Formats: sequence, C-alpha cells, structure tokens
Amino acid sequence: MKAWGSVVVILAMIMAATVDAKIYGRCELATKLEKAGLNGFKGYTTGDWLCMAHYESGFDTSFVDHNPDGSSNYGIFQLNSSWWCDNGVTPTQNLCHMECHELLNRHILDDIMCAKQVVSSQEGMNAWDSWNQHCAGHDLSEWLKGCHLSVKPDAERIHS
Ligand SMILES: *[C@@H]1O[C@H](CO)[C@@H](O)[C@H](O)[C@H]1NC(C)=O
Ligand SMILES: [Ca+2]
Repeated sequence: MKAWGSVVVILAMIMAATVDAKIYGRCELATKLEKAGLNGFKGYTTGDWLCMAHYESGFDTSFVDHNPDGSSNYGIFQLNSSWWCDNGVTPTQNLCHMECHELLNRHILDDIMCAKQVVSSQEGMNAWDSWNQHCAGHDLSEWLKGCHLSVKPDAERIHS
C-alpha cells in the first residue's frame, strides 16, 4: 500500500510538471516573440529567434538537456542552470532570478524576459551555439513564411 502511495505521488508530480508544457507552432511563436518586442531587439530579428529556438528545443517548452559540467538547459531557449536560473542543484549566478522549472511551462513571457538578458550580454546570440552554427549569416526570412503576424510594424509605419 505504501509503495502504491508513492507511485501515485510521483505520477502526480510528473503530470504537474508536464501537463502545462507546450510545443509551439512556428507562426504562433513568431507572434509571441514580436508582441514581446524581440523583433529588432539588440539587432536580431524574429527569424533569428525562431531559428535559434528551433535548433535548441524544437519549440518544445518541456525540453531539458544536460551539460557535461552537470548543469542543465531548460525550455524553449535552453537557458542553463549555471548562469540564468536556479535548479536547486547546480551552483548558479541565477541572473534571471527564477527557478529553472518555470522555463518549462507554456507561459513563455518569463523565458523571453530572461532570453533578453542573455542576448544583451556581450556575446549576443553567440551565447547559443546552435544559432552560431545554423542561423548566423543565413537568410532567415524562410522562418516567417506563411505567418500572418498580427504585429506588423512595417505596414503601420507605411500608413502613418
Ligand atoms: C551557460 O550559459 C552561458 C551564457 O549564455 C554560456 O557562456 C555557458 O557556456 C553555458 N554553460 C553551459 C554548460 O552550457
Ligand atoms: Ca515560463
């Protein structure tokens, strides 16, 4: 009976951790990023963010990866537990003042705020190896193909 009780508790914990996760659609994510003001932020476009997030997490907010040094990377932007968040295990700077599990749910505004800090550092988007490898210097307009973004700063500028 006791063992069964633990199984139930563990299952409940796993469900609580995963039920709120989400795999974003490309255009849906693009809209979120633009609403949060990322297009043009520090000179990077929505295409840069989509490309980076695709290679980091496949747009899956629940994705966790482990680094050789024992730290882990969390969520859609794979922010790590030695610099940006606290997972209660790795020694951390916790520069975003947040717990790493907050980077695994469908609510990505806090992830975006943290990523803004990352990209504001000297290395910019080079902080993400995958961006460096797959996105830097490429034509990233493909990433926005077919997206009808509700935020259209260019169109607004033309008509005003
Ligand atoms: C964690 O993030 C920092 C800053 O983005 C980066 O310099 C460092 O290499 C990352 N650490 C690991 C283990 O990925
Ligand atoms: Ca979050």
